[in-house]
Amino acid sequence: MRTIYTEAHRQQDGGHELLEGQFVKAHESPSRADFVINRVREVKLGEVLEPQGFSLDPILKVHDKGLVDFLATAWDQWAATGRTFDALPHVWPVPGLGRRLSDSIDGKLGYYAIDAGTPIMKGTWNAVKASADVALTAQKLVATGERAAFALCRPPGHHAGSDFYGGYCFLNNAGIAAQAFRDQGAKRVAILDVDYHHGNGTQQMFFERDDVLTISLHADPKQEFPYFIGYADEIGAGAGEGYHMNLPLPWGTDWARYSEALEHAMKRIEQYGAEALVVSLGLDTFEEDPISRFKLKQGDYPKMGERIAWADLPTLFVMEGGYAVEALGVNTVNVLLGFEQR
Ligand code: Q9C
Ligand code: ZN
Repeated sequence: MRTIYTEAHRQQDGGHELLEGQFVKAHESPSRADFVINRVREVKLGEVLEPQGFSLDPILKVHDKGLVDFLATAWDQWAATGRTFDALPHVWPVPGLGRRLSDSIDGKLGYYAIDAGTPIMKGTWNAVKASADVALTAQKLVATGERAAFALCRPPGHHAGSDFYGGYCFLNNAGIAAQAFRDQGAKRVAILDVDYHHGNGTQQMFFERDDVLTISLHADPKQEFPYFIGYADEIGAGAGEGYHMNLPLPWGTDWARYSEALEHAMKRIEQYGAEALVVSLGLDTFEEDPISRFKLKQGDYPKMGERIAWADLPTLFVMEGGYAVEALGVNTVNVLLGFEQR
């Protein structure tokens, strides 16, 4: 399969993130994409193409203009205060505090962000926009007849919702691509999220819709980020009731347990009658991931790809998380090779 990739991702290069009360070196780093693209080339997965430049229209179909305008201008507002270090929020509008949009950049950061782990710097918007273009370019390949394509997106997207960003994510690349399939005529689209973390942004974006089925397999929010959402009883609302599925799994989950949940998810996707499948492909389920606690092994990833291929759907893989960087290339490409084996 073909891979869409651009060097523009390098412009997102955060120094530090606030992780469990400490400032640590950012886990979501440019080296992640380097390991993946190197592996893609090493195994000759297929051609590697540059993304096209799209307008903001496909982004604005699923994101509020307020968020998009904020992301595009946040660094300039921050830098105008004289600060030369990365922009992070430090106060949030919990219920009871109010949620007025302040003129202050610090107020705006807290308004739109869900955490203090997602730094904004000078190049953030360029990288974020390019990442969405990567997803849209790969989507176009699949929509025009390719069996599958790999969008090597960075930064990732599944924690970003219609009007918020965080969890290393700014725009929801998978959600933007799913919407593009709909706008190009697909009646039903499914998003399968296999990142270790709950795909809260994707859930929020499509929660009241029945035209995009969303399913997330993830660490139980009772134990893991994003803590406030991702529980099994969240099944969609209104027209979307029954069209969202959360499959929370405990710390320590290995392939035996994971594959049962994946089977359940794939059966639902097959029954739904999707015309296209978008996979939010996070590899932080790996046993050596530094911020995660599942126990999947290198050899489990081809099996994951193979099971996804059985659905026999036009499939777009969109890169999400995975922080065991030296193994990230092998693990990611293992899923894609497993898929192609079918
Ligand atoms: N122990 C993605 O994988 N910090 N984002 C969690 C909890 C945020 C991960 C800390 C992790 C976000 C795309
Ligand atoms: Zn993740």
